[in-house]
Amino acid sequence: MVVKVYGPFYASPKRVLVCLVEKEIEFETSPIDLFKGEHKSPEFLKLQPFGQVPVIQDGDYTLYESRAIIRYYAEKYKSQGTDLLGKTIEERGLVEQWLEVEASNYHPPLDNLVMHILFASALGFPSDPKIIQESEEKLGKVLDIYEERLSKSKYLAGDFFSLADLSHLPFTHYLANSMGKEYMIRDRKHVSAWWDDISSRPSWKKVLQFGAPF
Ligand SMILES: N[C@@H](CCC(=O)N[C@@H](CS)C(=O)NCC(=O)O)C(=O)O
Repeated sequence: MVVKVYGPFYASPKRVLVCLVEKEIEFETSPIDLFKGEHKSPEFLKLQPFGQVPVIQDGDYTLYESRAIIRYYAEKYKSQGTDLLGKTIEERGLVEQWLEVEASNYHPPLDNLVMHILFASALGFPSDPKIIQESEEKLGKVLDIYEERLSKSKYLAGDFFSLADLSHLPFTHYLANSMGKEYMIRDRKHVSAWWDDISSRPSWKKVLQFGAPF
């Protein structure tokens, strides 16, 4: 059964796509145009009642929330493709810790920057310089902690690439490219080396071929 991924042009669906590629799981994509409001259509809301992408359909199993989906596939196909969960329960604990850090500490200020720098005019709301400045400060403090961590281990959870690193790919891609904030990565030696490493994985290069709105 081929997994169907609703998205796929936006960042959160790409978190799922890169996981599926790493796990060597066959998938097809179903485009949803957020700018036309397709994610708020009654048909789509039956799949994802909060009206967001991604959603996956795997046979008659439906799942939404990108980080739940990547955990599901990393576990379901643990011995297929790249092991993204760690070999021991302690490694798994660290993968979970850094996945939570990504979701709770890293993503919120970065999402603010993405929305206010890249998406504001296309979505028709005013870009707020105060939010941009505060979010950059917050994200900078988080990245200082990453710098310290990555001076001690090659990847976030240890010396192995995991879901924790993978989860950072789609939104950090905006930070390192179209947002004009690449210095936030490059000013931090270990974060910079980590970014070069994870963003040059063939899985991520393949996912970038799906294109993006910006
Ligand atoms: N926590 C959700 C967030 C998904 C999300 O924010 N998706 C964006 C695209 S990257 C979206 O659908 N935005 C439209 C909206 O929120 O109305 C997940 O990780 O799946």
